[in-house]
Amino acid sequence: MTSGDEPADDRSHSDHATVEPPEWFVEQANVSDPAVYDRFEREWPDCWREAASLLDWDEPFEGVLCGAEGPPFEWFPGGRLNASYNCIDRHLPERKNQLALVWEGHLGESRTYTYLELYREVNAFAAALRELGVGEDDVVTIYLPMVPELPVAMLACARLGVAHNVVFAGFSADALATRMERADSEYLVTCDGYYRRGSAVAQKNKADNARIAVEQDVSVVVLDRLGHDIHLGDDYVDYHDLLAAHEGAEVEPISRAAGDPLFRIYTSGTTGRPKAVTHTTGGYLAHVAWTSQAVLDIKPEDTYWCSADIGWITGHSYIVYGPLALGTTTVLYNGTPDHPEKDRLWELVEQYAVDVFYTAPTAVRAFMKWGKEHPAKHDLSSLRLLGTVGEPMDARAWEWYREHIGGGECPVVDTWWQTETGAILVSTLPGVDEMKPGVAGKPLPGVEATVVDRSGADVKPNEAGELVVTQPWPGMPRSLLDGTDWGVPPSDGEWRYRPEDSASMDGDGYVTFLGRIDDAINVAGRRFSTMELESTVAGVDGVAEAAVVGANHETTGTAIYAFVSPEDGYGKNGLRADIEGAIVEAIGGIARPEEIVFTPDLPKTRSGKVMRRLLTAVANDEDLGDTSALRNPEILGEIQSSTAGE
Ligand code: 6R9
Repeated sequence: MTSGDEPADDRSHSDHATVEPPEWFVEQANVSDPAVYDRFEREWPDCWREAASLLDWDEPFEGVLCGAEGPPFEWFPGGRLNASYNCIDRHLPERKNQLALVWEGHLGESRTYTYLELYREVNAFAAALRELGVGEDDVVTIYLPMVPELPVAMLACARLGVAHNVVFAGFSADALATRMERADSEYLVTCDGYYRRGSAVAQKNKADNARIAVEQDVSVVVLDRLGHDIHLGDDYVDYHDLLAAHEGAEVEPISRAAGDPLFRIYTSGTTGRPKAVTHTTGGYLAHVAWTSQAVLDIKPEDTYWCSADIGWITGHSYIVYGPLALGTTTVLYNGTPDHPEKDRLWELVEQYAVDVFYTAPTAVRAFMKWGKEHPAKHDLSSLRLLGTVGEPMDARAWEWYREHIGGGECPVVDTWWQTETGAILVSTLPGVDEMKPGVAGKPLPGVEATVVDRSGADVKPNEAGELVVTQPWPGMPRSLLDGTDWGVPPSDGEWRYRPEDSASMDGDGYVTFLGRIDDAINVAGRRFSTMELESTVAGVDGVAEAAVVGANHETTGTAIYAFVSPEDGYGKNGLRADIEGAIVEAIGGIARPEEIVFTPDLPKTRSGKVMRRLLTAVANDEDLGDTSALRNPEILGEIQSSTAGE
């Protein structure tokens, strides 16, 4: 193996500053006994009984895991349960009048649902779906923005034991059609339209086009959101008419086997073609409930807010299923963080006295860019814990988040997981572990993961390699359970799952994520981690956000291009010198960027991930290809003209 194949990143991460969780937090934390790690390891896989015991089972499971050596795996064999019952009915005796959902809609529009109100609406809608013909093995596609009817429809499907297939509301008609067709879904729940940044989006037109495009016949339920006189036509039914017709109906929750599908979802489209993932009723629900409790420290009396969209896995797991399984109050926000003003989120945290707030690093970097004066306008003292998910969280953003949102006090959990994993696999436990800003944390108790080189051997501490998960986990999807997909049996025959993320692990077992494995940049035979370059650039004062890609270069093969979005009030020239200086210092002159391109924003998918493929195309002056997954396509023109002008 030549030196060019070796990752260039072998710098020590063990010198990271550590932050102890404050005593007041530990005292009240759901999980605060450090012995949890040893106990889970000793008792694996039985330890996961603790997660399953957070749920009510119609039939107890006979074992925890079948097939520990390799697929097919079966979590909680023999167990039967219903997810809607677990998220609603079982809470009624104790808290029927407690809020289950708090919804904040477009400019001042808001609605709340107690657990009893949620029970009634879910039952009525489940009865309506059944009358429309929805039955076993059907897939109901839900194409709704962040409105309460979205979790209602999901839970109504779960009640009937029917899989839902939520498609992010911002997706195009084509994307919806592909996802419906691949799921062979004959039912669609959508709306006439909705408001985004003050203007109406015509949702039903997109749904109509998708309906025409798919081969199967589709029955459509339309929720009236805009109050326009909607023309319904054949096979379209009005959501409110359906509810009225089934008011007071009660639908017996259908008992499901632990491994039965709860829902389908597609992975976010940062790379390649979207992949369908099916999650299970028992294993998934147990895993999201346990991580909601142990990592997000959610308590029934909390008001909890995850600012993701339910259209992504984060919203499924940590807006709907995890929080509701624990009987807490979960906030749904149908809006953007800077509309009408840049303090919108903090206004809501204050108004609802939010206890736990979970968002994405890209959002934190935006807050940082807008300035600390926005959160400073509000009383955020109700916050107890902050979390992030979706991308590596650099130390500077971590510190800013803790300081300006968390009052310098709240623990911050950087949680690593994927659509495929269903629930969090790597994070600190906020009531147990010290935190290391810029480092995600350890594999959770009960999760076995390590960092390996190309040959599959463990790398040394702090050396970069690929993260592999070496034992099954309850939230694993069907294709991994039955071994039909990406369970990689390597030459030694041991099962492992490859998330395709590069990472390093320090001597304490803490994992630093370095990006997707295909994100490395090879300059003159040396490999640099995209994420390492990016976090160096993002660590420079005045840089709000940065993306780094490799572009073709005559002499070095590849050259580094840095796309930088500056904080307000910073000049390009000073920043350029500071960025170069930081890279030279952190990595060396060989990593000095060929180009530093300043832009007001980076091209992002609708789930907030930077689309590096497009930046690579810009850097190489190539055709941009399909940009339909972008939230802000207009930014590409601006970036192209600034690279051309360099
Ligand atoms: C939940 C979600 C998964 C990919 C994953 C990784 C990146 C997620 C991260 C993180 C570093 C974290 N990712 N959390 N990278 N630190 N805390 O985001 O699912 O949309 O499927 O994306 O996101 O690269 O492989 P999904």
